[in-house]
Amino acid sequence: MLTRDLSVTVLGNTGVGKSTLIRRLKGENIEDISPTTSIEVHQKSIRLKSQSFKSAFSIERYRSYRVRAIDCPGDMSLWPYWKKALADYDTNGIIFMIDPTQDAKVQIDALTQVSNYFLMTLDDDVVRAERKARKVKAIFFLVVNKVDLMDFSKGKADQILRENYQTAWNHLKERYPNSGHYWEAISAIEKSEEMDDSIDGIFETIKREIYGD
Ligand SMILES: Nc1nc2c(ncn2[C@@H]2O[C@H](COP(=O)(O)OP(=O)(O)OP(=O)(O)O)[C@@H](O)[C@H]2O)c(=O)[nH]1
Ligand SMILES: [Mg+2]
Repeated sequence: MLTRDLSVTVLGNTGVGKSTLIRRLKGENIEDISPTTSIEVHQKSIRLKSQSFKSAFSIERYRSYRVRAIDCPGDMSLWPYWKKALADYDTNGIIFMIDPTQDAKVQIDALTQVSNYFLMTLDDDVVRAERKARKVKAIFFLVVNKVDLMDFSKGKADQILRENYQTAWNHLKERYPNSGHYWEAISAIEKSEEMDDSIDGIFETIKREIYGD
């Protein structure tokens, strides 16, 4: 069976856990990660659940995907790299990571910047870009990380999103109404089957939007 390609760009403020998530996806050691200082391209083949295979043999319910994950530096002074990453690498999905223990304001600014940088990749002319934005089929995946540090994990993450990120999130939905908008709460360092499923679920959702199954 042919391997399909899936490319994601991981963005978010410094220290939110972008590199940790990518290393985990690659099955690499997640200890002693230093801040990312430039654009890094990672490749990994993974197997994801497929909805369309109805066979009773569970092995056929999976399909292989070659995932290309673009890791970017999160320090504010390096956000211009995000523009370059979005312009240089076609992306199926933008994973925007949030650390609920960090200041929300800088992260809201970061999310707004992602929206603006992505817009700039559509057209040099801002009016034309806004028009194209209404039609473009991209995927914006908000990932609240570090739920291991929170009291009620997913419920608490939902509350934080509604209280702090709703306005910026709604702007994104209004600007890109034809795109997919999702969110998930995870802990990139938590080793459990349940967490493996949540993390796989992010990539399964993105591939389903792209490939339809
Ligand atoms: N408690 C907890 N810590 C985490 C989690 N994910 C990442 N971290 C820690 O957060 C710190 C920063 O993680 P990184 O993956 O380097 O963050 P980054 O977003 O890549 O940071 P930059 O490269 O500077 O943009 C590290 O010490 C991680 O171990 C998590 O789910 N829970
Ligand atoms: Mg990093």
